[in-house]
Amino acid sequence: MNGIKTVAVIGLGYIGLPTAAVLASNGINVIGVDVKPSSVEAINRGEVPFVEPDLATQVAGAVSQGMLKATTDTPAADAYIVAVPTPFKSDKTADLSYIDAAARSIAPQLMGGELVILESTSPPGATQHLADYLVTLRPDLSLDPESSKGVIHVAHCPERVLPGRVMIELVTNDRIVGGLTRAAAEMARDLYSVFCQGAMHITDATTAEMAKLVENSYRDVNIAFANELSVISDRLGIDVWELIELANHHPRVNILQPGPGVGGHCIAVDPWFIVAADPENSNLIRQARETNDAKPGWVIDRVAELVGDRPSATVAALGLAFKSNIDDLRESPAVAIVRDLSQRLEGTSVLVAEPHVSELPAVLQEPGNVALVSTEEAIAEADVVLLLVDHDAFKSLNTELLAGKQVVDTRGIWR
Ligand code: SAJ
Repeated sequence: MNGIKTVAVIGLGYIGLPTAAVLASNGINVIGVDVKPSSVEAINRGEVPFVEPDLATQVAGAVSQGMLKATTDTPAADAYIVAVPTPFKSDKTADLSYIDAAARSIAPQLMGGELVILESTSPPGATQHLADYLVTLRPDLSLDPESSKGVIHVAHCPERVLPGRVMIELVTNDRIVGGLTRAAAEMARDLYSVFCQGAMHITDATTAEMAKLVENSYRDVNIAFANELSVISDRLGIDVWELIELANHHPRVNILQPGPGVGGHCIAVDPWFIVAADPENSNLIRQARETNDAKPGWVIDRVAELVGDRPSATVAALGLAFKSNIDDLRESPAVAIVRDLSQRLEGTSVLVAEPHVSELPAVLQEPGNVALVSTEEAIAEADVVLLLVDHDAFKSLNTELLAGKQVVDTRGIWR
Protein backbone atom coordinates (compact mmCIF):
# COMPACT_ATOMS: atom_id res chain seq x y z
CA MET A 1 0.00 0.00 0.00
CA ASN A 2 2.30 2.72 -1.42
CA GLY A 3 4.01 3.36 1.91
CA ILE A 4 1.32 5.65 3.39
CA LYS A 5 1.63 5.26 7.13
CA THR A 6 0.47 8.64 8.41
CA VAL A 7 -2.63 10.49 7.22
CA ALA A 8 -3.73 13.96 8.28
CA VAL A 9 -7.49 14.48 7.97
CA ILE A 10 -8.31 18.20 7.71
CA GLY A 11 -11.81 18.92 9.02
CA LEU A 12 -13.28 16.64 11.69
CA GLY A 13 -16.95 17.05 10.83
CA TYR A 14 -19.62 14.64 9.66
CA ILE A 15 -17.28 13.11 7.05
CA GLY A 16 -13.74 13.83 8.25
CA LEU A 17 -14.12 12.31 11.71
CA PRO A 18 -15.71 9.02 10.55
CA THR A 19 -13.04 8.73 7.82
CA ALA A 20 -10.28 9.42 10.36
CA ALA A 21 -11.74 6.83 12.73
CA VAL A 22 -12.10 4.11 10.12
CA LEU A 23 -8.56 4.67 8.77
CA ALA A 24 -7.14 4.58 12.31
CA SER A 25 -9.09 1.40 13.10
CA ASN A 26 -7.41 -0.18 10.07
CA GLY A 27 -3.82 0.43 11.12
CA ILE A 28 -3.13 3.92 9.72
CA ASN A 29 -1.65 6.51 12.04
CA VAL A 30 -4.18 9.35 11.79
CA ILE A 31 -3.89 12.94 12.94
CA GLY A 32 -7.20 14.76 12.75
CA VAL A 33 -7.07 18.52 12.34
CA ASP A 34 -9.86 20.95 13.17
CA VAL A 35 -10.06 24.68 13.81
CA LYS A 36 -12.48 24.09 16.70
CA PRO A 37 -10.53 23.47 19.93
CA SER A 38 -13.64 22.03 21.64
CA SER A 39 -13.95 19.30 18.96
CA VAL A 40 -10.22 18.54 19.16
CA GLU A 41 -10.34 18.21 22.95
CA ALA A 42 -13.45 16.03 22.86
CA ILE A 43 -11.89 13.68 20.28
CA ASN A 44 -8.66 13.38 22.28
CA ARG A 45 -10.81 12.27 25.22
CA GLY A 46 -12.29 9.62 22.91
CA GLU A 47 -15.62 11.45 22.64
CA VAL A 48 -17.52 12.57 19.54
CA PRO A 49 -18.95 16.07 19.13
CA PHE A 50 -22.06 14.90 17.19
CA VAL A 51 -24.33 11.86 16.97
CA GLU A 52 -23.72 9.15 14.34
CA PRO A 53 -24.38 5.47 15.04
CA ASP A 54 -21.21 3.45 15.89
CA LEU A 55 -18.91 6.46 15.45
CA ALA A 56 -18.34 6.95 19.18
CA THR A 57 -17.15 3.35 19.64
CA GLN A 58 -14.68 3.58 16.76
CA VAL A 59 -13.31 6.97 17.83
CA ALA A 60 -12.91 5.81 21.45
CA GLY A 61 -11.15 2.61 20.32
CA ALA A 62 -8.80 4.37 17.88
CA VAL A 63 -7.87 7.08 20.42
CA SER A 64 -7.23 4.57 23.21
CA GLN A 65 -4.94 2.54 20.89
CA GLY A 66 -2.98 5.69 20.07
CA MET A 67 -3.85 5.48 16.33
CA LEU A 68 -6.01 8.65 16.27
CA LYS A 69 -5.04 12.03 17.68
CA ALA A 70 -6.62 15.40 17.09
CA THR A 71 -4.92 18.78 16.87
CA THR A 72 -5.54 22.32 15.64
CA ASP A 73 -2.24 22.44 13.69
CA THR A 74 -1.70 20.57 10.44
CA PRO A 75 1.25 18.18 10.84
CA ALA A 76 3.58 16.61 8.27
CA ALA A 77 2.02 13.41 6.88
CA ASP A 78 2.32 10.99 3.95
CA ALA A 79 -1.22 11.84 2.83
CA TYR A 80 -3.76 14.58 3.50
CA ILE A 81 -7.52 14.18 3.27
CA VAL A 82 -9.39 17.49 3.04
CA ALA A 83 -12.95 17.18 4.34
CA VAL A 84 -13.98 20.77 4.96
CA PRO A 85 -17.32 22.46 4.20
CA THR A 86 -18.06 23.82 0.70
CA PRO A 87 -21.18 25.94 1.29
CA PHE A 88 -22.59 28.20 -1.37
CA LYS A 89 -22.41 31.97 -1.35
CA SER A 90 -25.40 34.30 -1.69
CA ASP A 91 -25.05 34.11 -5.50
CA LYS A 92 -25.26 30.28 -5.23
CA THR A 93 -21.66 29.74 -6.35
CA ALA A 94 -19.38 27.57 -4.20
CA ASP A 95 -17.42 29.09 -1.35
CA LEU A 96 -13.95 27.53 -1.65
CA SER A 97 -12.47 29.54 1.23
CA TYR A 98 -12.32 26.51 3.56
CA ILE A 99 -10.46 24.52 0.88
CA ASP A 100 -8.05 27.42 0.43
CA ALA A 101 -7.47 27.62 4.19
CA ALA A 102 -6.75 23.87 4.24
CA ALA A 103 -4.24 24.34 1.39
CA ARG A 104 -2.48 27.10 3.32
CA SER A 105 -2.15 24.81 6.34
CA ILE A 106 -0.87 21.85 4.28
CA ALA A 107 1.58 23.69 1.98
CA PRO A 108 4.33 24.40 4.54
CA GLN A 109 4.40 20.72 5.55
CA LEU A 110 4.96 19.29 2.06
CA MET A 111 8.30 17.73 1.16
CA GLY A 112 7.41 16.12 -2.17
CA GLY A 113 5.86 12.72 -2.79
CA GLU A 114 2.73 13.33 -0.68
CA LEU A 115 -0.84 12.56 -1.70
CA VAL A 116 -3.49 15.25 -1.17
CA ILE A 117 -7.11 14.11 -1.48
CA LEU A 118 -10.06 16.47 -1.66
CA GLU A 119 -13.14 14.73 -0.20
CA SER A 120 -15.38 17.76 0.20
CA THR A 121 -18.22 17.93 -2.31
CA SER A 122 -16.86 20.40 -4.83
CA PRO A 123 -17.75 22.24 -8.03
CA PRO A 124 -16.03 21.11 -11.22
CA GLY A 125 -12.45 22.36 -11.24
CA ALA A 126 -12.04 22.63 -7.45
CA THR A 127 -9.44 19.84 -7.25
CA GLN A 128 -7.33 21.53 -9.93
CA HIS A 129 -7.81 24.82 -8.05
CA LEU A 130 -6.54 23.22 -4.82
CA ALA A 131 -3.55 21.70 -6.61
CA ASP A 132 -2.67 24.94 -8.39
CA TYR A 133 -2.90 26.83 -5.10
CA LEU A 134 -0.57 24.33 -3.40
CA VAL A 135 2.14 24.79 -6.02
CA THR A 136 1.62 28.56 -6.01
CA LEU A 137 2.34 28.46 -2.29
CA ARG A 138 5.20 26.01 -2.88
CA PRO A 139 6.86 26.81 -6.24
CA ASP A 140 9.66 24.39 -5.33
CA LEU A 141 7.16 21.53 -5.84
CA SER A 142 5.34 20.30 -8.97
CA LEU A 143 2.13 18.50 -9.99
CA ASP A 144 3.86 16.86 -12.95
CA PRO A 145 4.94 13.28 -12.18
CA GLU A 146 7.80 13.69 -14.70
CA SER A 147 9.16 16.80 -12.99
CA SER A 148 12.60 16.83 -11.43
CA LYS A 149 11.11 18.79 -8.51
CA GLY A 150 9.32 17.08 -5.61
CA VAL A 151 5.90 15.95 -6.86
CA ILE A 152 2.55 16.47 -5.12
CA HIS A 153 -0.15 13.97 -6.11
CA VAL A 154 -3.67 15.39 -5.97
CA ALA A 155 -6.97 13.49 -6.29
CA HIS A 156 -10.68 13.92 -5.62
CA CYS A 157 -12.50 11.15 -3.84
CA PRO A 158 -16.00 12.40 -2.98
CA GLU A 159 -17.78 11.02 0.06
CA ARG A 160 -21.21 9.54 -0.69
CA VAL A 161 -22.31 8.23 2.71
CA LEU A 162 -25.81 8.71 4.06
CA PRO A 163 -26.08 10.44 7.46
CA GLY A 164 -27.28 7.83 9.95
CA ARG A 165 -25.50 5.04 8.03
CA VAL A 166 -22.07 6.62 7.69
CA MET A 167 -20.01 3.93 9.43
CA ILE A 168 -21.61 1.19 7.31
CA GLU A 169 -21.59 3.03 3.98
CA LEU A 170 -17.96 4.19 4.39
CA VAL A 171 -16.98 0.54 4.22
CA THR A 172 -19.56 -0.88 1.80
CA ASN A 173 -20.17 1.90 -0.79
CA ASP A 174 -18.27 1.92 -4.08
CA ARG A 175 -15.88 4.85 -4.38
CA ILE A 176 -15.08 7.14 -7.26
CA VAL A 177 -11.43 8.17 -7.34
CA GLY A 178 -10.57 11.02 -9.67
CA GLY A 179 -6.89 11.84 -10.04
CA LEU A 180 -5.31 14.88 -11.58
CA THR A 181 -2.88 12.22 -12.78
CA ARG A 182 -3.21 8.46 -13.06
CA ALA A 183 -0.52 8.08 -10.38
CA ALA A 184 -2.52 10.25 -7.95
CA ALA A 185 -5.70 8.24 -8.59
CA GLU A 186 -3.90 4.96 -8.00
CA MET A 187 -2.32 6.20 -4.78
CA ALA A 188 -5.74 7.36 -3.52
CA ARG A 189 -7.36 4.07 -4.54
CA ASP A 190 -4.72 2.14 -2.59
CA LEU A 191 -5.25 4.28 0.49
CA TYR A 192 -9.06 3.86 0.49
CA SER A 193 -8.62 0.12 -0.12
CA VAL A 194 -7.39 -0.07 3.47
CA PHE A 195 -11.01 0.06 4.67
CA CYS A 196 -13.33 0.26 1.66
CA GLN A 197 -14.85 -3.05 0.55
CA GLY A 198 -16.80 -1.50 -2.35
CA ALA A 199 -15.44 -1.28 -5.89
CA MET A 200 -13.02 1.55 -6.71
CA HIS A 201 -13.72 3.42 -9.95
CA ILE A 202 -10.82 5.43 -11.29
CA THR A 203 -11.45 8.53 -13.40
CA ASP A 204 -10.22 12.10 -13.78
CA ALA A 205 -10.83 14.69 -11.06
CA THR A 206 -13.48 16.76 -12.87
CA THR A 207 -15.57 13.69 -13.73
CA ALA A 208 -15.35 12.59 -10.09
CA GLU A 209 -16.47 16.06 -8.94
CA MET A 210 -19.40 15.99 -11.34
CA ALA A 211 -20.35 12.40 -10.46
CA LYS A 212 -20.94 13.38 -6.84
CA LEU A 213 -22.97 16.45 -7.83
CA VAL A 214 -24.97 14.44 -10.34
CA GLU A 215 -25.94 11.79 -7.77
CA ASN A 216 -27.42 14.41 -5.49
CA SER A 217 -29.04 16.30 -8.38
CA TYR A 218 -30.62 13.09 -9.64
CA ARG A 219 -32.24 12.67 -6.23
CA ASP A 220 -33.26 16.33 -6.12
CA VAL A 221 -34.91 16.13 -9.55
CA ASN A 222 -36.75 12.95 -8.59
CA ILE A 223 -37.99 14.50 -5.31
CA ALA A 224 -39.03 17.66 -7.20
CA PHE A 225 -41.10 15.45 -9.50
CA ALA A 226 -42.76 13.90 -6.42
CA ASN A 227 -43.34 17.33 -4.86
CA GLU A 228 -44.88 18.63 -8.08
CA LEU A 229 -47.13 15.57 -8.20
CA SER A 230 -48.19 16.26 -4.59
CA VAL A 231 -49.39 19.76 -5.51
CA ILE A 232 -51.21 18.52 -8.63
CA SER A 233 -52.77 15.64 -6.66
CA ASP A 234 -54.01 18.03 -4.00
CA ARG A 235 -55.73 20.09 -6.72
CA LEU A 236 -57.23 16.91 -8.23
CA GLY A 237 -58.34 15.57 -4.85
CA ILE A 238 -56.29 12.39 -5.02
CA ASP A 239 -53.81 10.78 -2.63
CA VAL A 240 -50.28 11.38 -3.99
CA TRP A 241 -48.76 8.56 -1.93
CA GLU A 242 -51.20 6.04 -3.37
CA LEU A 243 -50.56 7.48 -6.82
CA ILE A 244 -46.76 7.09 -6.50
CA GLU A 245 -47.07 3.65 -4.95
CA LEU A 246 -49.17 2.48 -7.87
CA ALA A 247 -46.89 4.05 -10.51
CA ASN A 248 -43.87 2.47 -8.81
CA HIS A 249 -45.34 -0.98 -9.44
CA HIS A 250 -44.21 -0.46 -13.03
CA PRO A 251 -40.87 -2.27 -13.39
CA ARG A 252 -39.07 0.80 -14.72
CA VAL A 253 -40.59 3.54 -12.54
CA ASN A 254 -39.16 4.58 -9.16
CA ILE A 255 -40.53 7.91 -7.98
CA LEU A 256 -39.29 9.19 -4.61
CA GLN A 257 -41.53 10.63 -1.90
CA PRO A 258 -42.96 14.15 -1.62
CA GLY A 259 -42.40 16.06 1.60
CA PRO A 260 -42.32 19.58 3.06
CA GLY A 261 -39.21 20.46 1.01
CA VAL A 262 -35.64 19.22 0.69
CA GLY A 263 -33.23 19.86 3.53
CA GLY A 264 -29.74 18.97 4.70
CA HIS A 265 -26.48 20.39 3.46
CA CYS A 266 -26.04 18.20 0.38
CA ILE A 267 -29.04 17.73 -1.89
CA ALA A 268 -30.28 21.28 -1.40
CA VAL A 269 -26.81 22.68 -2.18
CA ASP A 270 -24.91 20.52 -4.65
CA PRO A 271 -27.18 21.00 -7.71
CA TRP A 272 -26.40 24.73 -7.60
CA PHE A 273 -22.73 23.92 -8.28
CA ILE A 274 -23.77 22.36 -11.60
CA VAL A 275 -26.00 25.33 -12.39
CA ALA A 276 -23.12 27.70 -11.64
CA ALA A 277 -20.80 25.70 -13.92
CA ASP A 278 -23.17 26.02 -16.91
CA PRO A 279 -26.20 28.22 -16.17
CA GLU A 280 -27.46 28.19 -19.77
CA ASN A 281 -27.77 24.44 -20.01
CA SER A 282 -28.94 23.40 -16.55
CA ASN A 283 -32.61 24.40 -16.72
CA LEU A 284 -34.01 21.13 -15.38
CA ILE A 285 -31.57 21.04 -12.46
CA ARG A 286 -32.34 24.66 -11.54
CA GLN A 287 -36.09 24.11 -11.86
CA ALA A 288 -35.91 21.09 -9.55
CA ARG A 289 -34.18 23.21 -6.89
CA GLU A 290 -36.81 25.93 -7.29
CA THR A 291 -39.68 23.42 -7.14
CA ASN A 292 -38.32 21.87 -3.95
CA ASP A 293 -37.55 25.27 -2.42
CA ALA A 294 -41.14 26.37 -3.14
CA LYS A 295 -42.69 23.44 -1.26
CA PRO A 296 -42.36 24.92 2.27
CA GLY A 297 -44.35 27.98 1.10
CA TRP A 298 -47.07 25.72 -0.27
CA VAL A 299 -47.27 23.87 3.07
CA ILE A 300 -47.55 27.18 4.94
CA ASP A 301 -50.38 28.28 2.63
CA ARG A 302 -52.28 25.03 3.42
CA VAL A 303 -51.96 25.60 7.17
CA ALA A 304 -52.88 29.29 6.84
CA GLU A 305 -56.03 28.31 4.93
CA LEU A 306 -57.07 25.97 7.74
CA VAL A 307 -56.30 28.50 10.44
CA GLY A 308 -57.78 31.36 8.34
CA ASP A 309 -60.89 32.33 10.26
CA ARG A 310 -59.49 31.47 13.73
CA PRO A 311 -56.56 33.85 14.33
CA SER A 312 -55.99 32.52 17.86
CA ALA A 313 -55.79 28.88 16.79
CA THR A 314 -53.10 26.48 17.99
CA VAL A 315 -50.94 24.62 15.47
CA ALA A 316 -49.00 21.49 16.47
CA ALA A 317 -45.84 21.16 14.33
CA LEU A 318 -44.44 17.65 14.57
CA GLY A 319 -40.73 17.36 13.75
CA LEU A 320 -37.90 19.83 13.10
CA ALA A 321 -35.10 17.59 11.75
CA PHE A 322 -34.29 17.67 8.04
CA LYS A 323 -35.26 14.01 7.76
CA SER A 324 -36.47 11.09 9.83
CA ASN A 325 -34.87 9.73 13.00
CA ILE A 326 -31.94 12.15 13.23
CA ASP A 327 -31.25 15.22 15.41
CA ASP A 328 -29.79 17.31 12.55
CA LEU A 329 -31.73 20.56 12.04
CA ARG A 330 -29.35 22.09 9.46
CA GLU A 331 -31.14 23.52 6.41
CA SER A 332 -34.30 21.83 7.60
CA PRO A 333 -37.48 22.82 5.76
CA ALA A 334 -39.39 21.98 8.96
CA VAL A 335 -37.53 24.71 10.89
CA ALA A 336 -38.14 27.21 8.08
CA ILE A 337 -41.84 26.33 7.97
CA VAL A 338 -42.30 26.77 11.73
CA ARG A 339 -40.40 30.07 11.64
CA ASP A 340 -42.37 31.50 8.71
CA LEU A 341 -45.68 30.18 10.02
CA SER A 342 -45.16 31.77 13.43
CA GLN A 343 -44.41 35.10 11.77
CA ARG A 344 -47.28 34.94 9.29
CA LEU A 345 -49.88 33.86 11.85
CA GLU A 346 -48.85 36.11 14.71
CA GLY A 347 -51.86 35.42 16.92
CA THR A 348 -51.43 31.68 16.52
CA SER A 349 -49.59 29.55 19.02
CA VAL A 350 -47.23 26.99 17.44
CA LEU A 351 -46.46 23.99 19.66
CA VAL A 352 -43.45 22.09 18.33
CA ALA A 353 -42.76 18.45 19.15
CA GLU A 354 -39.28 17.13 18.22
CA PRO A 355 -38.28 14.07 20.25
CA HIS A 356 -34.66 14.32 19.02
CA VAL A 357 -33.83 17.74 20.50
CA SER A 358 -34.07 19.18 24.00
CA GLU A 359 -34.40 22.85 23.10
CA LEU A 360 -35.65 24.98 20.23
CA PRO A 361 -33.02 26.32 17.80
CA ALA A 362 -32.31 30.05 18.30
CA VAL A 363 -34.28 31.04 15.21
CA LEU A 364 -37.45 29.64 16.81
CA GLN A 365 -36.80 31.15 20.21
CA GLU A 366 -37.15 34.69 18.86
CA PRO A 367 -40.85 34.63 17.97
CA GLY A 368 -42.80 34.58 21.22
CA ASN A 369 -45.49 32.22 19.92
CA VAL A 370 -43.41 29.02 19.52
CA ALA A 371 -42.83 26.45 22.29
CA LEU A 372 -41.25 22.98 22.45
CA VAL A 373 -43.56 20.48 24.13
CA SER A 374 -44.23 16.74 24.11
CA THR A 375 -45.96 15.18 21.11
CA GLU A 376 -49.03 14.32 23.16
CA GLU A 377 -49.34 17.84 24.56
CA ALA A 378 -48.88 19.45 21.13
CA ILE A 379 -51.62 17.32 19.60
CA ALA A 380 -53.99 17.64 22.56
CA GLU A 381 -53.83 21.46 22.44
CA ALA A 382 -53.92 21.77 18.64
CA ASP A 383 -56.64 22.81 16.24
CA VAL A 384 -54.38 22.00 13.29
CA VAL A 385 -51.75 19.22 13.36
CA LEU A 386 -48.90 19.73 10.89
CA LEU A 387 -46.71 16.64 10.41
CA LEU A 388 -43.30 17.69 9.08
CA VAL A 389 -40.90 14.78 9.71
CA ASP A 390 -41.54 11.04 9.35
CA HIS A 391 -39.84 10.07 12.62
CA ASP A 392 -40.67 6.53 13.81
CA ALA A 393 -42.05 8.12 17.00
CA PHE A 394 -44.76 9.86 14.92
CA LYS A 395 -45.43 6.86 12.69
CA SER A 396 -46.23 4.72 15.73
CA LEU A 397 -48.52 7.36 17.23
CA ASN A 398 -52.07 6.30 18.14
CA THR A 399 -53.97 8.12 15.37
CA GLU A 400 -57.08 8.28 17.57
CA LEU A 401 -55.31 11.25 19.18
CA LEU A 402 -55.93 13.10 15.90
CA ALA A 403 -59.71 12.75 16.08
CA GLY A 404 -61.42 16.12 15.58
CA LYS A 405 -58.17 17.82 14.46
CA GLN A 406 -57.46 19.26 11.05
CA VAL A 407 -54.37 17.49 9.76
CA VAL A 408 -51.70 18.50 7.22
CA ASP A 409 -49.55 15.40 6.80
CA THR A 410 -46.62 16.42 4.56
CA ARG A 411 -45.05 12.94 4.66
CA GLY A 412 -48.14 10.80 4.17
CA ILE A 413 -47.50 8.66 7.26
CA TRP A 414 -51.07 8.68 8.65
CA ARG A 415 -52.95 7.85 5.46
N1 SAJ B 1 -36.37 13.59 0.83
C1 SAJ B 1 -37.67 13.69 0.33
N2 SAJ B 1 -38.19 12.61 -0.34
C2 SAJ B 1 -37.47 11.46 -0.52
C3 SAJ B 1 -36.16 11.38 -0.02
C4 SAJ B 1 -35.63 12.47 0.66
O1 SAJ B 1 -38.35 14.70 0.49
O2 SAJ B 1 -38.02 10.53 -1.13
C5 SAJ B 1 -35.80 14.74 1.56
C6 SAJ B 1 -35.41 14.41 3.00
O3 SAJ B 1 -36.51 14.51 3.85
C7 SAJ B 1 -34.35 15.45 3.26
C8 SAJ B 1 -33.67 15.61 1.90
O4 SAJ B 1 -34.57 15.08 0.94
O5 SAJ B 1 -34.93 16.67 3.65
C9 SAJ B 1 -32.33 14.93 1.77
O6 SAJ B 1 -32.36 13.65 2.38
P1 SAJ B 1 -31.69 12.36 1.72
O7 SAJ B 1 -31.92 11.21 2.62
O8 SAJ B 1 -32.17 12.19 0.34
O9 SAJ B 1 -30.15 12.72 1.57
P2 SAJ B 1 -29.00 13.27 2.56
O10 SAJ B 1 -28.87 14.74 2.32
O11 SAJ B 1 -29.13 12.81 3.95
O12 SAJ B 1 -27.72 12.49 1.91
C10 SAJ B 1 -27.44 12.61 0.52
C11 SAJ B 1 -27.18 11.21 -0.05
N3 SAJ B 1 -27.16 11.27 -1.50
C12 SAJ B 1 -27.87 10.38 -2.26
O13 SAJ B 1 -28.58 9.52 -1.79
C13 SAJ B 1 -27.70 10.51 -3.74
C14 SAJ B 1 -25.87 10.67 0.48
O14 SAJ B 1 -25.53 9.43 -0.14
C15 SAJ B 1 -24.73 11.69 0.23
O15 SAJ B 1 -23.48 11.21 0.73
C16 SAJ B 1 -25.10 12.97 0.96
O16 SAJ B 1 -26.32 13.46 0.37
C17 SAJ B 1 -23.97 13.95 0.79
O17 SAJ B 1 -23.15 14.09 1.72
O18 SAJ B 1 -23.84 14.54 -0.29
